[in-house]
Amino acid sequence: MKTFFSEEHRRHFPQAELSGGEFVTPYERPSRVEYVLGRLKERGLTDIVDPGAPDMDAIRALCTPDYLEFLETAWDEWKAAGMAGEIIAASFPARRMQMSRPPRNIDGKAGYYALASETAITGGTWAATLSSAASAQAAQAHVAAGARAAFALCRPPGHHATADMYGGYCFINNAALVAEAFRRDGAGRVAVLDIDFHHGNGTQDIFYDRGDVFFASLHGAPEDAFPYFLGFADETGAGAGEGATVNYPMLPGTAYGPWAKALDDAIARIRAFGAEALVVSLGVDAYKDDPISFFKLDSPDFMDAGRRIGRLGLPSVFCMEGGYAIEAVGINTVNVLEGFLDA
Ligand code: 6XA
Ligand code: ZN
Repeated sequence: MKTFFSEEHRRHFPQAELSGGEFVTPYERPSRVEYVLGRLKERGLTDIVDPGAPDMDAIRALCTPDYLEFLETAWDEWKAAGMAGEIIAASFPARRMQMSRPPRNIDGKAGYYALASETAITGGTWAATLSSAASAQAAQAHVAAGARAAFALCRPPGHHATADMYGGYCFINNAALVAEAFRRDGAGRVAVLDIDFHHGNGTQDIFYDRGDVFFASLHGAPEDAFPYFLGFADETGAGAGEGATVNYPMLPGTAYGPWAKALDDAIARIRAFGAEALVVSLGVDAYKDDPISFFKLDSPDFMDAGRRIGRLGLPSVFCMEGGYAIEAVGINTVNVLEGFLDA
């Protein structure tokens, strides 16, 4: 399996994340991918290629024009306004406030386009975000050209990003780019399977009313876990998309047994849906020692999960999402890929 990866990811490395009322070094940091690359090489998965430039037309088709302009210009505006630190959103449109009037002021704009405040924007964020999207797009093109599967080692991740919001370390929804590209390349129906510990609110939002893209997510229950405000079991899609969203919220302490049962159910639904291509939002923060999550999966479980996914027999693109137990991120991620290849 080929890996698509860009060194440009390094350009996104905020110094601070607001966590537990403190500024900490962001959990989502460049070294995460070093562990994945190291493990890929250890296991002989050495076909690692640079994706080249992103397909901007596809990115423009996914995101709103004003949101993309914000991402591209935010840092310059922030500096021009005389702000000393990194861009951290602090004011949000909340209940009964205006939801559709982006402010002129850059501090206000950040709050308008953010869904949470842990995710800082810096001078290199836009370039890194585009390189991450490019990896996803190149992986999809490789599979559309006939490969069975490809791994997009995306950083920053994507599954929390909507067409017009960033947060949860995400700016552009890489998995959604892949799903849309499969559709454009002729797949009638596509499935996105999100096994990251956190609900893929962005992906769900993008496809919620679509009958052609199925979305399934296994995640910490919203009552207990970020992003808190989406990912309930009774969210099943709308309009033409009714029945094409399925959520498996699970409680603190959930171990592999019940998690795998949810996975099997999601896989059965993807099969019944008639998907012709699969996108996997591959987060490994369901791991037992992840510092910001609460499931209890162990490293061999990730290989078993990969095997179950592989048995679907679909052309598949894996997009890297979360996972913060630094040393284990490489092992767990590559375990999913090896399980898949072994299915
Ligand atoms: C913010 C937690 C963000 C989690 C991001 C993540 N307190 N998403 O891993 O998959
Ligand atoms: Zn996550």
